[in-house]
Amino acid sequence: MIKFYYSGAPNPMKVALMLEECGLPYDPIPVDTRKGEQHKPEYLAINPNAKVPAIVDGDAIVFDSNAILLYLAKKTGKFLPPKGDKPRGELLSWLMFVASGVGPFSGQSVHFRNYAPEKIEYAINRYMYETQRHYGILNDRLGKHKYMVGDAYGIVDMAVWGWARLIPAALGEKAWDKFPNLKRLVDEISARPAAARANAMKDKHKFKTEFDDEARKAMFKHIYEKVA
Ligand SMILES: N[C@@H](CCC(=O)N[C@@H](CS)C(=O)NCC(=O)O)C(=O)O
Repeated sequence: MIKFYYSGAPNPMKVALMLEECGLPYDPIPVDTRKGEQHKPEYLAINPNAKVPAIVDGDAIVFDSNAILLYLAKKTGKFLPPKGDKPRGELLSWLMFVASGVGPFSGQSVHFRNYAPEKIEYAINRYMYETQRHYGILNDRLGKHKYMVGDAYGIVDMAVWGWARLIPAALGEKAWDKFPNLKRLVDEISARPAAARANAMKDKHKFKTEFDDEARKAMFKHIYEKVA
């Protein structure tokens, strides 16, 4: 059975959604990042990057959420566009766009808005600007297409859902008004039974909620280690 190392954060939740959509049996193993469990040697042997999610499937170890989505899609033959260079090009481009742009910029926007010990206007504006720009690109795409790639719901939509559900945390409460097409997709996915099952799976485990010194030491190591 697939072992799924997770928390309730955006990147693991994309994978929880895909596992539920595929109906694959899996063993969910919570990694409480606010308690520092991502740094335990046994977890680092699975994901040397000390982040969730990761999966272990027999002798295959896969980390990084979008790599896992692609792995599971190839394994099951589900939620992929039809064969052909054109759809494959679109799939890879949009999957990497979410992995290298939407996720990191959203994460930094949430960080500088909500968690950084100082309010740095330059950093907040830079990351909010880039996050908004990325969501604008997704919104335009979804103005022309029902789903991100091809005519059917697939892994890029799941990758988008993981982050876009949390747009207000990255861009403020009113931000949804700017992205009606994206909101349509997020609402449609959130209403799917697999999304409800993924959320219920996450809610079964009591992850630490306080953001205290233990959490800061586990997740914001840069506060304690000067590089420059
Ligand atoms: N590129 C990785 C990023 C994973 C990532 O940043 N995970 C976050 C949760 S969304 C995490 O584990 N944070 C804990 C930490 O930074 O210590 C992916 O897509 O899986």
